[in-house]
Amino acid sequence: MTKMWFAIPLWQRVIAALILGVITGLAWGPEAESIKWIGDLFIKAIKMLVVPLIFFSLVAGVCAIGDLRKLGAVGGRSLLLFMGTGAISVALGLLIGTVMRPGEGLSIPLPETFTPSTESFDPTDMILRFVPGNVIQVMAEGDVLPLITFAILFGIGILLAKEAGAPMVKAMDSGAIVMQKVTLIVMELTPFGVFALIAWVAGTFGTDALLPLAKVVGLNYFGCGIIILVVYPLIIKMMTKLPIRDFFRGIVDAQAVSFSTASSNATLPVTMRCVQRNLGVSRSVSSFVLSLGATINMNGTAMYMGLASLFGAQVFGIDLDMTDYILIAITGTLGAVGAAGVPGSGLIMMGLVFGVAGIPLETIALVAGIDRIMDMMRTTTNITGDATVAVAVGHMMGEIDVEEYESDDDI
Ligand code: DAS
Repeated sequence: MTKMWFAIPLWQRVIAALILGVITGLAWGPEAESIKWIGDLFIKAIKMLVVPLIFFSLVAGVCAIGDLRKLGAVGGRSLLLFMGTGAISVALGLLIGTVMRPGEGLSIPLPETFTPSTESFDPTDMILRFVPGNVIQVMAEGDVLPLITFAILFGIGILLAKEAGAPMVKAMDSGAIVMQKVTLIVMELTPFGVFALIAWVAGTFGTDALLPLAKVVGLNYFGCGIIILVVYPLIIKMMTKLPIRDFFRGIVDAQAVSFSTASSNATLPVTMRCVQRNLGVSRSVSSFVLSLGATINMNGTAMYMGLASLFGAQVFGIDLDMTDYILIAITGTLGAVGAAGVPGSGLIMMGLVFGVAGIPLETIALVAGIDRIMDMMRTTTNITGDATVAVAVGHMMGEIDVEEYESDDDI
C-alpha cells in the first residue's frame, strides 16, 4: 500500500487532496474546522524549515555565485524584474477595478469618524526594516526581511575571507543540502495538510457566504490569472528557451502548496525544490533569487492592492483622482515588498495603501472575511513570479540546464 502511495507523483496526490478537501468541506460544513489542526500542523512543520532554509540557502547561494561582481549581476537583474512585474501588477489591479467596478451595488455611507488621512508612506521605515538589530531575534521571530540582509552580508564576508572562509563555504553548502532533504521529508505531509486546509476553507465559507463578494473574489482570480498566464509566460518566452508548458509542469507542486497554505514563506522549500530539480536552475541562483523573492516579490498582492483600493473607493462613494492612482501604484508596489510571506499579510498591507490613498479602513473589514480565499490565489501568483524571475535570471547568467526533468525522486 505504501509502495503504491509513493509511486504516485506528489503533485498528483496534492491535487487529489485539494479536490477531496473541497468536496469534504462543502459536505461537512463549519464542522470541518475540527480537522484544521492537521493543516496547521503541516504549516508549522514547513515554517520550521523557513529560517534555516533561507539562511543556509542564501549564504550557500552567495558563496556559489563566487564573486562579488557576479553577485551584483544576479541581484541587480532580480530586483529589476521584481520591481517591473510589481508595478505592472498594481497597474493591472487599478485598471480592472476601474473598468469592472466591483464596489458598485454595495454602497455604505462614509463612517462619521472617517477623515481623509494625509498619512504619507515613509520609505525610510522600509529601509530600516531591512537591517536586523539582533540576528538571533530576527531568526527567532522568523522576520525574514532583515534575515536576508544578514545572510547576504554573511555570504559576502565569506567571499572576502578567501581561504579563511573555505570551511564555512563547505558548512553552508552541506547545511543547504541537509535542509533540502529535511524539506523532502516534510513535503510528504503535503497531501494531508492540503486536504485539511481546503476542507476547512470550503466548510467555513461554503458557497452562499461568498455570493455578495463573489465579484471581488472573481476579479482577484481574474487579475492573478492574467499575471500567471500572460505576464509570466511573456517573460519566460522573451528571456529563456524554456517551453511554457514545461515551466508550469515544473512548478505545479509549489503552486498547489502555495494555494493551500496561502504562505510564500511556507512554500519556499517546495518552490526551491521545483525550480532546482524540475527547471534546472543552479542552486546558487535559485537559492538567492527565491529566498529574496519569497519576501519582496509579491505580484499577486500588488495587483490586489490596486483592485481592493478601487473596491473600497466605490463602496464608500469616493472619487479617486490621478494623484490617488499614482499614490496607490507606488504604495501598492512598495507595500507588496514589505508584506511578509505569511497568510493574510496582504490584508494588513492594505491598511498602509488605504491610509495613503484616503480610503476608509473599514473596507478591510468588508473583505477580511473572504481574504483567505483570495490570498490563496495571490500567494500562488507570488511564488509563480519568484520561479519566473529565478528561471529568467538563471538563463541570463547561463546557469540553467533544462535537459530533462529529474523524476520525483526519493528522499
Ligand atoms: N499570503 C501572502 C504570501 O504569503 C500574500 C498576501 O497575503 O497577499 O505571499
